[in-house]
Amino acid sequence: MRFDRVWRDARLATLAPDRPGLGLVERGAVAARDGRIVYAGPEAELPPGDAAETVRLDGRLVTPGLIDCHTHLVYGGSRAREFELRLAGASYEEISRAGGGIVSTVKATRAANEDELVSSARARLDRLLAEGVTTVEIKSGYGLDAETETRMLRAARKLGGEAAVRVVTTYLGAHATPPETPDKESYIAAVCDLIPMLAREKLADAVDAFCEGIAFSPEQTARVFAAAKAAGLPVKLHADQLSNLHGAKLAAEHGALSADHLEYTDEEGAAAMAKAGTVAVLLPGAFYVLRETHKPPVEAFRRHGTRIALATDCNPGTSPLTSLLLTMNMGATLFRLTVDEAIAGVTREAAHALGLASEIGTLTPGKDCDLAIWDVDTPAELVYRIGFNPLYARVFRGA
Ligand code: DI6
Ligand code: FE
Repeated sequence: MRFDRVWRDARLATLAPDRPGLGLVERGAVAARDGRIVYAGPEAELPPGDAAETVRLDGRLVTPGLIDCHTHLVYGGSRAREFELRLAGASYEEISRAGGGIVSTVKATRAANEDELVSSARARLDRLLAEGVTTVEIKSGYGLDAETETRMLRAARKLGGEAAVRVVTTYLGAHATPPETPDKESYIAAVCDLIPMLAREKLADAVDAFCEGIAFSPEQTARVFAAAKAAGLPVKLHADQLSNLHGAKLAAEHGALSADHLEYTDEEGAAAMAKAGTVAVLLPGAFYVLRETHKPPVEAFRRHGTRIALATDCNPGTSPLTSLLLTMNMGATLFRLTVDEAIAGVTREAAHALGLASEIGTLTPGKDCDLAIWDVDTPAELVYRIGFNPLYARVFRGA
């Protein structure tokens, strides 16, 4: 067999679903050809062949490239001042009702051109890549008009074209009501109207909504989902973050790829998600920043076999977080995820949350050869340490 590149003398966390835990292989090897994995397993069983390049890893740990499956990386302006107001006692909901919050970012995003959006987002993206991220999802949702939402999605696509990273885009028109259309019903109609064009132009890979008292009702969310379905796009949902509107169940009923946040999700929601294969994307950064105390029902997810992923939710208001390593630590410390759950949550399970499980997320022949190579002795170190980046190398599509 011919290989473009072979990595030898590695410890592999394959995340292969047919192996227990992280699917660890001591003394492993990975071989790539044409950007894809052709072998990942014990070095002793590597098929004989010629490799254009051989890399010796001296026992370093290799995981699938990390996947940040929920971000709002593209936006204009800053919300540092709002952070100060919150420190002085204002709540997130109070700030939001007083025209701050999401709407202040909308103003700044509308004022930014595409290049400005790309360059401010690139600085954040670079932080993620420096920690071994090879796939990132980016949502719109700070434009709230057709022109700016489209510009945000173009900026996200451009970021994907520029760097060695796979960018998956999500249209989140139903994030908040724009100041000029406070009537939610008419705004939702406009959100639905934009979806066919975004699908046609391949600007959005999925459609998301924020189902919450301060955002949109389950009925309005269902209308957005119906429009997405008609356009052939999968859906996701910001669900049950601040209260239980049964968003998790709604997402599951619509076959959503994921339901995200889920602090207030109940047992029934967890069960419905498991049955539908809807991934629970937990966002401990927002939980931490909002100083929430109501935790997502991790025990219920385990009981029902709901898939659990972790993401940064990088956004200027509730999660100014550009570290997936810290996110893993928070998932473990705040939500009591195990080390295996935290690592699977930013690899295999995050791939499911993006509908990309057949292409990325595990070290399995046939998948894209996206690797993160770490200078650590045990996988637990990736989750345990805080403010420490042991990335040794990052491989995107075999290079
Ligand atoms: N939930 C969140 O935590 C963010 N969006 C959402 O739907 C907050 C967005 C912001 O405050 O800018
Ligand atoms: Fe979010």
